[in-house]
Amino acid sequence: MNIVEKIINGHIAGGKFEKGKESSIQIDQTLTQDATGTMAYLELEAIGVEKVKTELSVSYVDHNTLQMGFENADDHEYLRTVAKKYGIFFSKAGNGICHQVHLERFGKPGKTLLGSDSHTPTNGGIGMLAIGAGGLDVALAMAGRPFYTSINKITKIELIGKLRPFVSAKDIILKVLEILTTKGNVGTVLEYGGEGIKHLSVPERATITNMGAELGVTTSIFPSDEVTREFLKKQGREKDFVELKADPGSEYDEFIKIDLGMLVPLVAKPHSPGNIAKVSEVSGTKVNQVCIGSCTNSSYSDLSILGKMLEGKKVKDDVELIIAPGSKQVLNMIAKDKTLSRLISAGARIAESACGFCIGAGHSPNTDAVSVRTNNRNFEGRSGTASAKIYLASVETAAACALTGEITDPTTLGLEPIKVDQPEFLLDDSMILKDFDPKTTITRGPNIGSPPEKNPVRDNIEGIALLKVGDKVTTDHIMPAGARLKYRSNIPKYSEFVFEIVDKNFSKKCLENKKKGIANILIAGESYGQGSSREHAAICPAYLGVKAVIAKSIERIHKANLINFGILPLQFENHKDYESIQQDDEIVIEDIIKCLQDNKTLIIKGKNIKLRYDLTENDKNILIKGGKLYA
Ligand code: MIC
Ligand code: SF4
Repeated sequence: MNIVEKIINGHIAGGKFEKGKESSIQIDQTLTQDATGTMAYLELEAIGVEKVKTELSVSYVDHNTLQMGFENADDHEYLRTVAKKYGIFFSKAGNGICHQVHLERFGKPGKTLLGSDSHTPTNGGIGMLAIGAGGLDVALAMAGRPFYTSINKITKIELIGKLRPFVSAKDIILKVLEILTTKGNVGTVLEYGGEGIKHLSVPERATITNMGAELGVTTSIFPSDEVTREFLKKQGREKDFVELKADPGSEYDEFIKIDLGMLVPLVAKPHSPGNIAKVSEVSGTKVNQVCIGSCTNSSYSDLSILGKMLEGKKVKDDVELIIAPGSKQVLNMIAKDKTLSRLISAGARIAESACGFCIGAGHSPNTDAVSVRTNNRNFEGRSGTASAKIYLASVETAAACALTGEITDPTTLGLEPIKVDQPEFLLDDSMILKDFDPKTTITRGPNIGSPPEKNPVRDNIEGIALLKVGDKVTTDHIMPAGARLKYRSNIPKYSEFVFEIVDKNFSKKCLENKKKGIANILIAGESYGQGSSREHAAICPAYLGVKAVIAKSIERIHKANLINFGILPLQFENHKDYESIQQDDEIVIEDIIKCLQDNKTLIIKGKNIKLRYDLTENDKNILIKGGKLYA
């Protein structure tokens, strides 16, 4: 067996694992973050359990840490008290970004992790089968229910050779993005291996598995080997180590080989993580801002390399450099050695250990700016500045840009190769609250709303194609984050901003139609719902009376979220039919429930457009009952 098969077979909740068929996987650990967490815990309360049933569940506060107004602070207090009541560990704001902290303190090779964040696969770097999902699926896992998913394909990525100086793990995953692109990878799991991995530390492996989310794969995983043991030992957790490797001769559906020695620094150009170019091809482009951090590149070694590259130098006058350490552990460590003072002396602005700039929560660049960032997403507008151009790059490339003020290949700076010593990690879990008291009273400030209502699929849809969008529409387009994020715990309020980047009046028009009993339908191209796992991208449209999404293809997490909240995820049987529907066209689909039950194709009346759906019996039941909370 390969590693993926070993872990799934060890966690199968019923039946046996078969590729292409839905499997039910028992979940050992869960994680939530505050932006998706409040809804997940409202849902957990509605499910009604006394105490979580997982081996470990952690609630992190890392996304909405800025408290401008009462809303985010209300959310934090709600999350703290819910965690105490249900036996969930609570990582306070300031303790760090969920994936980074989880890797340091809780990730265990061979275990399963379900997280309400699309970058949960970061912990694949430590040999976990770590999957991102909507909040409701995570709430159900906390209640002891298995997670259902179909894995269609397991691809082996064989890494050989050794990276050259100033070429890094980020360049490896950017290379994989160039090869596999951001489309067409739904249902795939990537398993890394080959002799090249022995030169990659656990945080470097985690940089690679983190950005599997941008490929749209279900997860990515590395073996657990001596490098993993060493990392766990330094985190004071050697007892959590188990070896994990593929059996000789294990089978894969596809092989990709990458010679690390041949890689050069790469970037993802605006506005997609799949828009890959060599740094040398865009070098010379004027840079206004450099941001270093996020769950992709904010480990101790990332910042240590940065400190050494900036030592004794100054950031270019017209460039601002923002650095957000990934965790309290990282910040504490760079404060104890000379790194922090090197960064400050070079002219960096040190931000909180949180998501911050990555999600547009502060540090938005100026109008039309070029910002080079080490995070994982550069969707249009995500930085908070609609006209900004975001380039994704390694820490080494970002540091070179901060020094020169233009996009610069770090291998051309003539610097001596940098060696990072890995000191003992500083262990201090005092910002992780672990007490459990079932009698805790949950604090609910005015920002805390209610879980989503029942929304059963109708037998006949008489509606209108209220919005037609193109390919690769992300959940950031559907449900913006940044300044809007603080409304996450309040469905009616957050719904005001659905698709605001595309059409400011979308939500108003939806509500008018809803009042008149007209169903709102969304028409989309390929890979609809890429990016974030935020279930609000389904909950809020459902609240606005969106009854179906008709697309060329829909991404995995978003499709599951649509089903979970009663929106029909439909696909054009013939992609050309996308052209024959215009915005504002009338859409009538009849006998839906009967067709679903009899596995018959749905048809748009009067247009003879055939719609297919890829739904299990369980999915159909959820849709008919009005959502997973009610099924
Ligand atoms: C993101 O990177 O887009 C987020 C913000 O972390 C999301 C979760 C969210 O929307 O809260 C994700 O990746 O799932
Ligand atoms: Fe936070 Fe950015 Fe990572 Fe999402 S991608 S978890 S916003 S750091």
